[in-house]
Amino acid sequence: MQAIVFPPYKNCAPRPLSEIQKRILELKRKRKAVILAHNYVCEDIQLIADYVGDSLGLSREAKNASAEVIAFAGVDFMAETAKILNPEKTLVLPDRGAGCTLEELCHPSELAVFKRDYPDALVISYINCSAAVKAQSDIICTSGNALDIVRQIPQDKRIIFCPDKHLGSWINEQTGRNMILWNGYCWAHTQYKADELLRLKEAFPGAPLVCHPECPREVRSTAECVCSTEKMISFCRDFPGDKIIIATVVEMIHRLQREIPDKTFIAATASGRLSQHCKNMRMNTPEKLLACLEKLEPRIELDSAQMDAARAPIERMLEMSR
Ligand code: CIZ
Repeated sequence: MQAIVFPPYKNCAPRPLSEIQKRILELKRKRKAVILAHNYVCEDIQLIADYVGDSLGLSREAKNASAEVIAFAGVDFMAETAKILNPEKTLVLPDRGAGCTLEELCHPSELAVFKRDYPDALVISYINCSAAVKAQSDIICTSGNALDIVRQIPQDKRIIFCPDKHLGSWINEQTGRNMILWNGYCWAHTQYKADELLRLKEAFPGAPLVCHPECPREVRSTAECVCSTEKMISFCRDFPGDKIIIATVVEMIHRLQREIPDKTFIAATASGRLSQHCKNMRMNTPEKLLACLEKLEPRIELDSAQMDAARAPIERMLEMSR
C-alpha cells in the first residue's frame, strides 16, 4: 500500500526563501497586490501567500481585499468567484488553463434543460462550477458550509444539487434530504479505493482516516471523519493521537503540518500513483505566479451581466454561512 509519511513539522529543518519566492514578494509590494492561495497549491506558494484557505475563506478574503491586484493561486472557478466579488479589481491567475473536472462536467446549457423538469426546485451549486452555472443557481455552497446551508432550507422544498454527486449524496446522508443530484465528480477524489484505505489503516493502527466528502460513498464509509479541508484542521488539532491519515489532495498536508507541527500526517495515495494530486492545482507554479504579477496577465475577465447574476447566489452563501 502506498502512502507518504510527513513527519512532525517541528522536526523539519526551516527552509530559507528561494530567489523566486523573494522576487514574487518584491513584485507583490510593487504591484500593491495580495496573494490568495488555495489549500491545494504547492508549498512554495503557500509559504509566501497572504492567505491560504478553502474556497469559502478565499471568497471572504477576496470580498474584504483592499489591494488593487489579487493574484489568485488556485483554479479558474475560484479566481472567477474573487472577480465576481471584486469586479473593479485586477484579478490574475498563474495559469488560465487551471480548470476543474467538476466544472467541466456541468455545462450551463445542460443545467438549463435539466432545471425545466423541476420548475419549483431550488438550485444549490457547489462553488466548483463555472460563473455561467453560478448565474443559474439560487445559492452557492462550499464543502465547508454545505450542511449548514442545506439545513436552513425548509424540508418540503425540492433541491437540485450540482455538480458533485458524491458531495451531494454525503449531504443527503447527513441531513436526511433527498436532493436531486447532478452526475458530476472530482477526478482526484474518485481515485481512492476503499480496500486500499482499509489496508492503510491496518498499517497505522490507531490513526484515524480523514477523507473529503468529494470521495465516493464506499470510500467515505472507511473514514473516521468526513469533512472539508478547513474542518480537517480542527479535527486533526483536536484529535488526541499523534498520527492521522489524510485522503485528499496531498498539498493539503503542508498546511496541516504548519498549523499542527507536532503530529505525523500520512497522505493516502491511490493505487499505481505516487500521490494524490490535482493536475489543475499543480499548474500553479512559483514561476507562473511571478510571471502573472510581472505582466498582470492572464486576467480574469467576465461579462458584467453574468457577474451580476452570479454574485447574488454567492452573496446569499456568505450571508447564510456563520
Ligand atoms: O471548498 C474548497 O475549497 C475545496 C475545493 C475543498 C475544501 O474542502 O476546502
